[in-house]
Amino acid sequence: MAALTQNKSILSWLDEKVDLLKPEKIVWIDGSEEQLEALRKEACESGEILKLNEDLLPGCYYHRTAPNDVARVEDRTLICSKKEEDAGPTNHWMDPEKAYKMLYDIARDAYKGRTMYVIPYSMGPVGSPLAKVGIEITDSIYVVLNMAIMTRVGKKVMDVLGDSNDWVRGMHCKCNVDPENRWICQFPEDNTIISVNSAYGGNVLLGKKCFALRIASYQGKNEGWQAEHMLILGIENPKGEVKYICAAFPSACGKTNLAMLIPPEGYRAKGYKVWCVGDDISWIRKGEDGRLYAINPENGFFGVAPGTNEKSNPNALASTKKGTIFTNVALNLDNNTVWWEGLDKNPPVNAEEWTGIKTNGVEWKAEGKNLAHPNSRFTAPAVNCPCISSEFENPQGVPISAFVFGGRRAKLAPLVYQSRDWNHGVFVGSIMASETTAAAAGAVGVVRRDPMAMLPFCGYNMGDYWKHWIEIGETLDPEKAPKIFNVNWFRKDDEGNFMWPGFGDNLRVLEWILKRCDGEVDAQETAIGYLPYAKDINIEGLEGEVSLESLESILDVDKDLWAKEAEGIAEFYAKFGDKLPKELAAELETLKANLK
Ligand code: OXD
Ligand code: MN
Repeated sequence: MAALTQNKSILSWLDEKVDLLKPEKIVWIDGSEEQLEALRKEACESGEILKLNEDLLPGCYYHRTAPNDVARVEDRTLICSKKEEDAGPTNHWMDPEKAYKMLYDIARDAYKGRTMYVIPYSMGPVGSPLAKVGIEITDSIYVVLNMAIMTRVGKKVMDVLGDSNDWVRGMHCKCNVDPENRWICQFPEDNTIISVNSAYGGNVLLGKKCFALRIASYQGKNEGWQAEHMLILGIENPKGEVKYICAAFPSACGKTNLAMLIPPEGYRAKGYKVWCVGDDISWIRKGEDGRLYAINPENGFFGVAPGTNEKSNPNALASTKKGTIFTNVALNLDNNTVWWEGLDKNPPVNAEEWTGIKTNGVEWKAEGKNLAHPNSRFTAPAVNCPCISSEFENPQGVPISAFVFGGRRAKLAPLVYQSRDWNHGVFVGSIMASETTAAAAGAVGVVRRDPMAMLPFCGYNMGDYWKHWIEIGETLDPEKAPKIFNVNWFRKDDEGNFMWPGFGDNLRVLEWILKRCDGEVDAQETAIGYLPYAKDINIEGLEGEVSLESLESILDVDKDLWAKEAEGIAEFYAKFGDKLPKELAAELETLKANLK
């Protein structure tokens, strides 16, 4: 098949990879529906995917990964910079020369008898000044079909790239999905990603975490912009004005739910609307007017299925009703549709659970077993989302009013607080911590530090990354810089009950945040930053769920707990040695002094 480009840097890279991998055939993904449809047919014939009920789920497919390959593998995710110091204490590092040799030895001849698919893709609207191009080669049609949802693929991408060498090289080999030889390697200095022995989305859709966060964060540092693990949402007030917020949460803290939030009844009646620009990643750059602008580099949602339902996230659910690929959920054999925990109260009786065991779903659940894997996913086109923003395709992005950080903290962090200024905001992001979830392999429920929700996604030394944040702040007029906040939807009372209803009601907190941005509401200065007066958070319509007193207790700052926290922060910061920006060390000292 003829190449879709004459770009020499691409063609010579591909020649090398063909020599290494020995594919039987090469297929360029041109982005046409005909080609994608032919690939879907082929993958159905081979059993790689299964066509779901065309009437109920038009254009939807089902896929299972190997049971040992269901999540990102952080201990096998490497940053391969020349100097170990440049990967920093929070990344796993390998010398690039050693890593290339190891990976090429694993991958040699991996495509023998197979097809090499060459996927040209754009992260961000094609041709946008904030977008970037990648090429992923893969031997998996599943990867091609997912990339065609999650990114913009095809010839048009090669056309905008032209002869430029500014593109990210991505090589994926499914191999035997051998967990002992599974590696997800980023070479930030070479714009290169190599992923072997996995077929799980987060490890193999190379545009997502590998490029749009790990490689892009490093590019952003060098080029004066930011790649962040942040959703982007727009809040439209009754006057029709829309303000945008970027928010970072560790995996599975309800980020997709917040990105597609449905305003509470009373707000809807007044005319409030929420628009989703992105649910996972933001690329952010200063615009000509001096404000920060963000695009969502992705084109779809790779969302966690369990827990998604009509109540928690009707917009996400609606997004999965056509053109979606489901991975590791359960199959309802009666009507050839899908099911997952939390979808509804009726598990299918005649079912296959996620590994393919035929079962009576009701009995299966009665035994306490899951039908869908806890990290099962949907890959859904963003255009399906009923609340997708009209600015989703805007090549200039949207202006950001606020950055919001958050995590799961049962006791410590109040419902919301605002940083005193930009550097304090960077501090607030840097001290984020949360309980782990099923999105990454490893223990669930352990508290871990996750600065800016970037711990597994920062492609370079986290100390340098914080410095980059501080330097970005120095270029901004404080009047125009986004204000920085922290939220915690997960505070629990002494009986272990959540104290805040979450979901759509989170808009009540976002409303306070936007009022602060506009200087419309006062706040109380505390040891950790500005907190709302309870009366300023609108709880109208929450009767029976949240009282003014309980709101006051979600807003309290326990100085003893925070003093302990400060010790934990100091311990964490110590890992960074002289890479810790002095501004953050000073913020920690201020916090300690404030707590005395
Ligand atoms: C994800 C994540 O988005 O783990 O999949 O953060
Ligand atoms: Mn994510």
